[in-house]
Amino acid sequence: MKLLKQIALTFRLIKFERFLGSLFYSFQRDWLERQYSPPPTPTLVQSPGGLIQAEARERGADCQFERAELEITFLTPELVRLEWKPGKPPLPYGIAKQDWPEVESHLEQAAEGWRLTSSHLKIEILNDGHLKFATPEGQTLREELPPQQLGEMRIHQARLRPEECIYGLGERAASLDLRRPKTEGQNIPAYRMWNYDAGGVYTSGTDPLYLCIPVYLGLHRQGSYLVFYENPHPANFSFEATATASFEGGSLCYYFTSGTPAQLLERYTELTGKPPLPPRWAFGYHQSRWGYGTQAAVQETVESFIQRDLPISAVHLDIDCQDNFRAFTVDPDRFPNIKTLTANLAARSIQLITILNPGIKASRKSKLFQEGRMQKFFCSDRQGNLILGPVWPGMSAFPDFSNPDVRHWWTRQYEYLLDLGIRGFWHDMNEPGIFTLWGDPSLPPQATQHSMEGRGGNHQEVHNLYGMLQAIAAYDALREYSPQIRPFVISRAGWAGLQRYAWTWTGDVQTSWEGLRQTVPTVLGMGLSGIPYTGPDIGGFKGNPSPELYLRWFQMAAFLPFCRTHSANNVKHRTPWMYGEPYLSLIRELLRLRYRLLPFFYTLAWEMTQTGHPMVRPLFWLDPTDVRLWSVDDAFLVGDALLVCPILAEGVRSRQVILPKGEWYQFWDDIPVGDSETLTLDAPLETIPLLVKAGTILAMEENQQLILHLYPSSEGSCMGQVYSDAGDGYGEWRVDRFQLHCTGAEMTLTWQSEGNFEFPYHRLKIQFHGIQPQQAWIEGQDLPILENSIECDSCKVLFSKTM
Ligand code: NBV
Repeated sequence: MKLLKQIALTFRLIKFERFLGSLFYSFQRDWLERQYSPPPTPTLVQSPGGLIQAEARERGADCQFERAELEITFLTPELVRLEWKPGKPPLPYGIAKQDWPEVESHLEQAAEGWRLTSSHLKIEILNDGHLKFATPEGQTLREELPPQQLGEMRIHQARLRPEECIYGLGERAASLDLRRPKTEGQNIPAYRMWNYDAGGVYTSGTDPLYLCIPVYLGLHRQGSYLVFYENPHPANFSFEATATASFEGGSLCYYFTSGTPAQLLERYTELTGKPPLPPRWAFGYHQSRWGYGTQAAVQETVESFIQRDLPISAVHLDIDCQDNFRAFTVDPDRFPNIKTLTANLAARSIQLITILNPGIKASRKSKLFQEGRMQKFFCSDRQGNLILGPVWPGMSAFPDFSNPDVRHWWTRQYEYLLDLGIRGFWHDMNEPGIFTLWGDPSLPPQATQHSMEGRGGNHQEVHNLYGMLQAIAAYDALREYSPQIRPFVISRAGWAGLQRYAWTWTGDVQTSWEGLRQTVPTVLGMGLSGIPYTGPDIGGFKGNPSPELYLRWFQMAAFLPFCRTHSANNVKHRTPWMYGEPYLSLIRELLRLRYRLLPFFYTLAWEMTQTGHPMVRPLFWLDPTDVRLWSVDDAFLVGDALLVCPILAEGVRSRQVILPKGEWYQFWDDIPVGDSETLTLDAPLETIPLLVKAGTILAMEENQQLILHLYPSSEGSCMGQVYSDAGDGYGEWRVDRFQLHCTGAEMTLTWQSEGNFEFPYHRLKIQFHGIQPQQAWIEGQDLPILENSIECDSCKVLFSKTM
């Protein structure tokens, strides 16, 4: 029944021409897999056996067990790498940093084994292979069971505490806490590590999705920790009484660190790479659709935005802009003059982004295919036969991105599109996704051979890396051919480290209230997995949202890093004006707010390049000891300053939020709220409940004016910083730091600047919230207070006075 359903769905999706290809391919894949099937998994589980000896070495220790070896290496006092041998060592695709400063560690014999310590961590290595990770004070954070080996399979378990929450694993359509079933009473779900194209639509509970990462964060009453398995092989994860990770190959090589969630993300992204600063326009609004069809339609859409006074920063073209769906082409009939289009858009500061799929049509007429085939750049089986699979252009070959020469070759192909004025690339179907009628919609895992930088490997090992390796090629292309601008790449699939090269989006999420609700934990979970730049198709991918659903979706996405409307080809053209009034005006106001908030978003992005903290954070980020916040996944923070409470169900006009401790202001009316209450907030159709943390200086801009919104705490202090630069490129920058202090009845705002970029605003406005200053002056000169705000020219230190 399930199979019939899948066949019917695929048929509807891909039409008859491709149907036959899929039928053929599905048989071929199964046949190939049978040829190359690995030997049956032995039934005897092997454990490390007893600990024979432990030896200290520079930054760690080597532990010899009867049947295994454990290598422990401190990269920093807080971050440790563990590798159980034997096992095929990983290629360091996920790792950004290889040279670490020296770390002192100390090995000593203990009652039941050995103890290895750094200044921050204590690791007990028990005689049977159990490991305990503790703080120097002896607080145990994690207890691992001896690993198990079953043929190629590596099984790793750790005890979980009853209250422990688990977050991460990349992109998941699950609860934020991965131990919590979506519906109460259901079993705790299991999670698969295998980048997967859900085939046109997914909703809560679909697993896996496109971007799996074997990293998770554990939070319990004793603290929090992070574990990252440097193993891209397929795996299953479950989190019941134990956290179990079963890898179908590779070695058990992993990293452990403990600390607050913020510290965990700092260390994880020090290891796997901080996200680079994107161009500033990327935080504006993106309009996309599968099915613009013609250049005129794109131009017309842009005109409509301008006529309706709707801000827009980018338009995305889907596969319908290509010549028969071929990569690196633009259909010359339907897009006869794309250079004119990109120039017109650029004149209005709008960027054109085009889609790109990895499959190259296997055709004698295709130069790219011929070139790739001659140089053996495509994936093949062990006999060297090309593996062709049906995708949009027809039977296609798949570049082996694990070969550095292939990446260079692929990098060169972008030059043509860049010359047309295309500003960024949107990688789709790069799990890679292939049309199949049954079974896994990708390359045969055992049969497909890859270079793996020359050392060899099969698709089983490369599959989860494939999308990221393609993103490397695109990123390099942009750096090489357009060195004066910052790369903008979006990738549907990826692995640990993707953040160094690309943004992502949450794929083909269902057009439904459930799809909207799912977006919050999905985006939060990705941020906790080091993937910060993401957002959904506003309104969902497939289907026509009701006006209310589209508006509520827009209200939420206005606060996510990637704010883009996108939809499938068989739905109505989805734009902010499709539902008329009042929706158009409400969306216009939202977009204006988003653009006014750009200094805030851009500063957060810059902070992220330094810290790796995601822009969008779960509520427990502010106070990981507050158990009430651990499972909240219907609200999120933007930075530490904004608490966004989206409306996630039809007809709802108010909602509750569990407030993190501290003082807050309601954004829309400045009403102060707190302290650590469950709050009910009004949510008429036109507003999304939004709170600002007291102590914040929220930076906004309007008409060349920087507007600092001061939300002082009850002691009268607040602070904030603003990062500015040219918005693109690699030139000068500046950071302006503002701080409000209170001394008696007087408040002083100080301003300190760093960097050489000229202050980009004509004027500065200070808008007070929650206080009413009676008099204000700057360098002895009185300043008028109008509507609870003051204005001044930019480059001075300010003094103001409260009542
Ligand atoms: O290129 C067409 C779509 C695209 O619009 C969507 O965003 C991707 O997630 N693409 C998937 C391929 C077809 C899916 C049915």
